[in-house]
Amino acid sequence: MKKVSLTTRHLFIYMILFIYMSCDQKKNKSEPKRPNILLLMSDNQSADHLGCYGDKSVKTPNIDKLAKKGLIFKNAYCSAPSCSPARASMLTGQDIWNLGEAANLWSSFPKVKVYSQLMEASGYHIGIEGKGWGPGDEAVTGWEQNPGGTRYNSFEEFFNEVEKGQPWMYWYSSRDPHRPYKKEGWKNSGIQLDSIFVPPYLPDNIEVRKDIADYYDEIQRFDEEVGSYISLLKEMGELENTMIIVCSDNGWQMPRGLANLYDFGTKIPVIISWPDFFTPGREIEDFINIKDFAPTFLELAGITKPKQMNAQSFVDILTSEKQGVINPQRDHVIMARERHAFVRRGGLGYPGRAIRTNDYLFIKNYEPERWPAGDPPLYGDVDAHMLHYDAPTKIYMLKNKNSQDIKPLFDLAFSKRPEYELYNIKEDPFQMNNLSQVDEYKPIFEALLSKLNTYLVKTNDPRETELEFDWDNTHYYKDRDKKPKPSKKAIELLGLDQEYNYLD
Ligand SMILES: [Ca+2]
Repeated sequence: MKKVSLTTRHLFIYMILFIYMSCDQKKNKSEPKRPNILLLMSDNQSADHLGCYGDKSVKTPNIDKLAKKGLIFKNAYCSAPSCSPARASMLTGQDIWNLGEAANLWSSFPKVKVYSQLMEASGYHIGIEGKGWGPGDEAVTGWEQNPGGTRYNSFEEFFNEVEKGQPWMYWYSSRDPHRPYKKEGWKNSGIQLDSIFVPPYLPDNIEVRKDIADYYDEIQRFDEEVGSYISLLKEMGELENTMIIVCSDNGWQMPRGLANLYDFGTKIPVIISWPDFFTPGREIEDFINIKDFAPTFLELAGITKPKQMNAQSFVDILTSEKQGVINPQRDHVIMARERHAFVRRGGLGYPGRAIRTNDYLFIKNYEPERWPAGDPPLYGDVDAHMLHYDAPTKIYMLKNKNSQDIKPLFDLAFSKRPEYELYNIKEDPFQMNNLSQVDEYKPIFEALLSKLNTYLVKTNDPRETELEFDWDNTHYYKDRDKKPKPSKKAIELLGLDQEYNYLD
């Protein structure tokens, strides 16, 4: 009797063990552990300026190699063409108009949930290096550290604090290719001036080509850094269970780029690689927004998305085996702009909202009587706003604004804009021919306006609802710019008074 009972018990134990082991094996095969995440972000880099995005002049072998082992997002956008709000949106998974002051550059940061804190609370070790969220002042709203995480001087320093088996996330936030560029850096970079593609919204001449070449030189430096982080991961034996992301925060610092809702300010490169779990070598056409990073990271970390985080995870795209369009509902992005630099009298911004589909870009400018690039003669939302560092393309355009060739380009970048702008991307990829007043496009105009407004109302945008927020009067947390002193160059070039400032 006793013998039989023991055998039954043994059988039972073996059965449980067998089930456990087979489940465990299955788990190991089909479900990854919570991944480590290495986010490598450049600053003010447009989507097209990488080898893997088709640029023939800039040399980015490390990023191109990573792209081959991963996914390239061909329709990735920031939520706002400005550092602080784009980064705030990425951390919170929210649209900038729901973030109060953080919709502006040089802002504070709201006390809302960010992926970094949620991941830390769930056991991740979180760190940042470089810029992180900013520029701005997180302390005024009670943040004890950058909302992106604890700051480290190097990945090694960070990694020393990771416990065995602990998942981690590290955000290396480069300051390249933000202006000022290393002067004549291109000369030692192997970049050929005559091979550079100059988009038609900029003048094509030697000064502009040199300026673009200096920008490319900074991208090449970022590419080398990407290479060194990947080598470090290998050395540490962490490459296998790490998802690597290479992206930028917003577009390049050129006229019609940064601080504009055109593609050159909003379209960003996004490359994601984790070859063991994401089918490599895929080009993705679904539209993603930088705010979608937050719910994506949370889903991979097995954390429930907070209610206010309205961005959508794209884990379905990452884990799909297909390329092209994966989720047909991802057929557009909605973006916004509030105040970029402090460059209009009284601290006014240039508010706008935009919807970008595969075929069209539609923009609503809420204050068309204001100057989109900042008040003349400085037009400070473009490049160096008091010309306190070199901005050769802008300076060339200012100097030659009355010449026959340059005037149309100058007007596109610096002059006032109508309330609505509509561009046909297929026919006009550089978004230079506004069709908002063309009869033939009326149905498209109406459809896009309606789609944009519906979303803004649904998400409680103060620009379209009874809610109020005064972005023109929030603090600009950069003291020296509240009473900006024009640079010597601005005084010489534009005949400015030494006491000129934007507060008068
Ligand atoms: Ca930036």
